[in-house]
Amino acid sequence: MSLTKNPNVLKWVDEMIALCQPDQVVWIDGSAEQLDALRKEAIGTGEMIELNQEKLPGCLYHRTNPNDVARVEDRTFICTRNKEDAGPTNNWCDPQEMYAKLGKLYNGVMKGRTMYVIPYSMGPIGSPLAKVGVEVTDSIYVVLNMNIMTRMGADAFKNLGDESNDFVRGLHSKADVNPDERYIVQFPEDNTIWSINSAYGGNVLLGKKCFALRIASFQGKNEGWMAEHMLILGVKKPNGEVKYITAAFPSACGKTNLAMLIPPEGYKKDGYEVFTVGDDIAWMKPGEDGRLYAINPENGFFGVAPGTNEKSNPNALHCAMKDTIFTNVAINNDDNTVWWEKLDKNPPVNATEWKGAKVNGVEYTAAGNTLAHPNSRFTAPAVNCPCISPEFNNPAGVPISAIIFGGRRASTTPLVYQSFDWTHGTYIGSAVSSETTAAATGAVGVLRHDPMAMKPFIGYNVGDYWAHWLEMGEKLGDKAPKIFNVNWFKQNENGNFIWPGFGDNMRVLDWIIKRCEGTVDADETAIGYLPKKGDINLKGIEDEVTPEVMDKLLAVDKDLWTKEIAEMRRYYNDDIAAKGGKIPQALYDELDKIEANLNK
Ligand code: GTP
Ligand code: SPV
Ligand code: MN
Repeated sequence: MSLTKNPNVLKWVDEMIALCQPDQVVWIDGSAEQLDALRKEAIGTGEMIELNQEKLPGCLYHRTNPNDVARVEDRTFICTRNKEDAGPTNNWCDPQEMYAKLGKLYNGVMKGRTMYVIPYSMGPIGSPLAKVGVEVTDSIYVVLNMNIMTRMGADAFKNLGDESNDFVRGLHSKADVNPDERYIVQFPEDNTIWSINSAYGGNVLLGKKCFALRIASFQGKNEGWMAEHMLILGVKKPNGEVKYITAAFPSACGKTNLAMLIPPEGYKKDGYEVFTVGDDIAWMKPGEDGRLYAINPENGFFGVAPGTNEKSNPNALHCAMKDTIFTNVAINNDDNTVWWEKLDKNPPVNATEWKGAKVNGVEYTAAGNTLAHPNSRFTAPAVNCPCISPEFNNPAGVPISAIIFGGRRASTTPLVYQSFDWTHGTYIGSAVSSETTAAATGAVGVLRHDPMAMKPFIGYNVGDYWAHWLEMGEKLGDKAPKIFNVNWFKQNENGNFIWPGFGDNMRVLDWIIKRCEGTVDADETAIGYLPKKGDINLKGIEDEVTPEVMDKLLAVDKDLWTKEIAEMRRYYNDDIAAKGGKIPQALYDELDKIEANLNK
C-alpha cells in the first residue's frame, strides 16, 4: 500500500517498478513492526548477522563483497546537459546517454526480488532547511541503514505534501555487485540519482553523499545556501554561552572525532563542554539575523571503526553500543561481539576477519594483516550519542561562528592559522590538499587536492562552486563566520605525529573561539594569522609538546610555502582552468598576495 497520494511520487515509483520489475513492492512506513520483520528476514537469509544481544542490544553485522568496500570515485558521474556544468572535478556523461546505458542494466534487475520504497527527510521534519527524498532499493541493508541515517518513513511524505514535485528520486539496485558495471550517477538537473552494482555505504545510502552533498550543493548554488562536507559542533564555555563551529576535513581525516571531542581535564574542570550537532554534512543558510545557520541533514553517524577506542573517541564508541549496524569489522567468536584495529590491544584469538575467514586474530595481526577493513564502519543513531547537542533537532539550525578547513599534511601546514578575511578563507578552502585514505578505492597516502574536502562531492563546476562561496561571503558581510585552517597530522623525521590530537584539539578550538571573540592577539604572517607563542594552552601536555615541538607545529617554512604556492598556481591553471573551471579572479588575487608576502 502506498503511503502518499502525491501523484509525482506515485508516477515515478510506477516507472521504477516497470523498469526493474520486482516481484513485490513494499512501502517503508518506518514502523517498529515492519523494521523488526525486515531484520528477521535479513538474519534468516544471512544478509545480516545478529550480534550478542546482551552486550550489543539491537546490533547487527554485515559484510560486503570484498570488491565493494568504499566509495568508487572513478565510477561516479555528474550528468548535466552541458559538460561544462559538471566541470573538471567530475566524471561527466550526457544524461540521455547515461539513462539509456543504465536503463539496460536496471531492466528486470529486481525480478525475483522485493523493491522497498523508502521515503525520508534530510533534516528535521518541518525544518525550512530540510528536504525530502525517496529511495527505491532491493537491499534490506539499505533500508535498515537509511532508518538510522535519515528520518525515514511515512512522516517524510507529510512533509512533502500531496502535490509538491520537490523530492529527490533515488534508484538503487545491488544487481549482482559487479564492479565492472558499478555506477553512482547524479542527474542534478532532474533531482535524480541512479546507483547500481554496489551495496556499500556512501554508494547506496543515497541520502548521504549523493543527495546531501552532490545534488544539494547544486540546489544550494541555485537557492542561495551551502551543502558542505562538514561536522558541526558546539563548545559550551564556562559562562554557559555556546559557540558553534563547522569543520571540513576530507574523508577519514577526523570529522567524527572532532565532532565528539571530550575536552582535556583542565578544560572540563573549568566548565567547558562539547556538543555534537553533526559529524559529516552541514547545510547552511543565512538566517533572519544575517548570520549563517547550519543543520545536520542526517540522523545518525556512519563512522570509521578502526582507531575508535575508549581513549580516542569514547562518545563514538558509546554511540555504537546499541541499535547499530557494523559493516566489515571483525567478529570475536568467543562472545559474538565486534573488534577492529586499535579498539584495544587484544585482537580476539577466535576471530572472523572482515572477509569472513575464521582466523587466530593474534597470529593473523602479528603477521601484519588487519582483522577489520580499514574503511569498516558503524552506523549508529544520533540519539545514542552521549554528547548530542540539545539543538540537534532545532529546525532553525545553529549560528556558526567559525569555519575550519583541514587535511592530513605531514609537513608545510601549521597546526592552526586564521585567514585574513572570507575571500582569503575561500582561497584556503580551495587549497585544501590531503593524503588519501581508505574511504575511497585507490592508493592510500598520496597527496591530492581536495578543495573544501568536497572534491568527490561538488555536484557542479568547481569554479562556480568557488564563486558561490565568494557570493555567500558578500551576502553575509561582517556577520560571516571567521575561517581557519588546522592540521592535526604534522610528522617528525620518524613519521610520528607531533601533535597529540583528539581531545587535545580542544586547545586549538579554544584559540579559534578567542579569535572570533577578539580576545586574543595573533602574529600576522605571509599565509595568515598564527597563534602567538604561549597562546595555545598546553597545560597538562608540556612534556609531550615542548617549546621546540610547538615551534615546529607553528612554523611557516618559506621554502615549503613557496613550493606550495607554485603547486597551487599549477593546480589552478592546469587542473582547473585548462579543463573548463572558471576560477574567480579574486582567488587568483589571493594567490598573488600570498606569493608577494612570501617574497617580502
Ligand atoms: P568520513 O566519515 O570518511 O568522512 O571520516 P571522518 O572525517 O569523520 O574521520 P574520522 O573522525 O572517522 O577519523 C578517521 C581516522 O583519523 C581515524 O582512524 C582516527 O583515529 C584518525 N584521527 C581522527 N582525529 C585525529 C587526530 O586528531 N589525530 C590523529 N593523529 N588522528 C586522528
Ligand atoms: C566519506 O567517505 O566521506 C564518508 C563515508 O563519510 S561514505 O558515506 O561511504 O561516503
Ligand atoms: Mn564523509
